[in-house]
Formats: sequence, structure tokens, C-alpha cells
Amino acid sequence: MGNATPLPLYAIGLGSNRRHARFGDPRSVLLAALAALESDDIEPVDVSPIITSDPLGPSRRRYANAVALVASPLSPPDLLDRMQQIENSFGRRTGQRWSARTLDLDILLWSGGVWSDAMLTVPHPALADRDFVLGPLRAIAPDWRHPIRLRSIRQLAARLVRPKPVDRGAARH
Ligand code: A4P
Ligand code: MG
Repeated sequence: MGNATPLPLYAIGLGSNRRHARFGDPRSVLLAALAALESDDIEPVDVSPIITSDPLGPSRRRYANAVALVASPLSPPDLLDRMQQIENSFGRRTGQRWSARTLDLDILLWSGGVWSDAMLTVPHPALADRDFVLGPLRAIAPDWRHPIRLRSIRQLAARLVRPKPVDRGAARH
């Protein structure tokens, strides 16, 4: 039977910069995480290539990053809850912010637009500043329009690689 109302769509960012005892290197961790996400109410739609990226922040280990598109009837907080269960099952150590982690899952975008409460902000606030997010996201959802920036992912990604006017100004001094 056809369902007239399409399910909400989410873009989920995946990152890892530690080996997992069973799954192996960060790239294999992401593949295992994608398999763990798939469930009765989380349907994979597309997945980007897995890239390797230099760490942003204090950790010195390189990251594997990817973005998955999933369709799910879950609300953003319920999806976050499920993602955190998966992170925990991968042995995520919480505590130090931006410390090396086996698995980090972020909600990047939601077809419902904007969500903001004490636990969750969607779109992810740093999305538009991170090439390790925009690159994989552009590969699978170039036309998705950021509901606050009012620009497509393609436009945001192009903006990031172009030097900003303020950089050129600063270089003259
Ligand atoms: N939270 C709020 N909004 C969201 C959202 N949209 N998605 C809250 C997921 N979580 C969200 O996150 C802390 C809290 O953020 C969560 O409990 C949730 O309620 P966390 O994952 O426990 O902490 P964190 O990841 O250490 O901090 P943060 O600020 O989320 O870091 P990011 O932004 O996740 O960045 N460099 C490279 N190359 N690649 C990376 O993937 N990742 C990070 C972590 C740093 N450097 C990196 C990478
Ligand atoms: Mg996070």
C-alpha cells in the first residue's frame, strides 16, 4: 500500500578517529555504524564516499568521515537518542570535548527544517564551516537547502573553498 506522506529525511554525519577492537580501523568503524543504523524505523537512502580528513581540534589522529541520508518516522530527539545508543555500543568515551572517539554521530539536516532545544540543534551549527561535512554531503544532497543560511549545500561547499574577503584584507597588513 502506498503511503502518501513521505517519511522525514535526515542527513547524519559520521566520524571516527580511533580503531575499534572488533571492527578495525576508522573506515571500518563507519561501515559498521552504517549497518547498525539500519533498522525497522531507520531506512538508509544514500551514503557518501568515506573520506579521510585532518583533525579539527586538539586530537592528532586523522578522521574517517561520511554522511548518510536516512528516512525515518522518528522525531529529531528520538533519532538522537538512537544515535547515542549506537555511539555507546561502539565504546564511545564521553567527557573531554573533541577528544579522540571511536564513533561520533551528528544530525546535520532534517527535512522538517529547524529544531532547537537544550539537547539538540538542527541544522548542526558547524555544518556550513566544515569541509569534512560539506564534501560528503554535497556528494549525496547537493540541492538540499540549508533552512537558516538559505543556500544549497552545493553553494555552501563552494563558499568554503573560496578565499573569504576578510582573508584578503588581512593579508595586506
Ligand atoms: N547536540 C546538539 N546538537 C546536535 C546535533 N545536531 N547532532 C548535542 C548531535 N548532537 C547534537 O555532542 C555533545 C552533545 O551535543 C550531545 O550530547 C547532543 O545533546 P558529543 O558528540 O557528545 O560531543 P562532541 O562531539 O565531542 O562535541 P561536539 O561539539 O558535538 O563536536 P562535533 O561538532 O561533533 O565535532 N575533525 C574531523 N576532521 N572530523 C570530525 O568528524 N569531529 C569533531 C567533533 C572534532 N573534529 C573533527 C571531527
Ligand atoms: Mg557530536
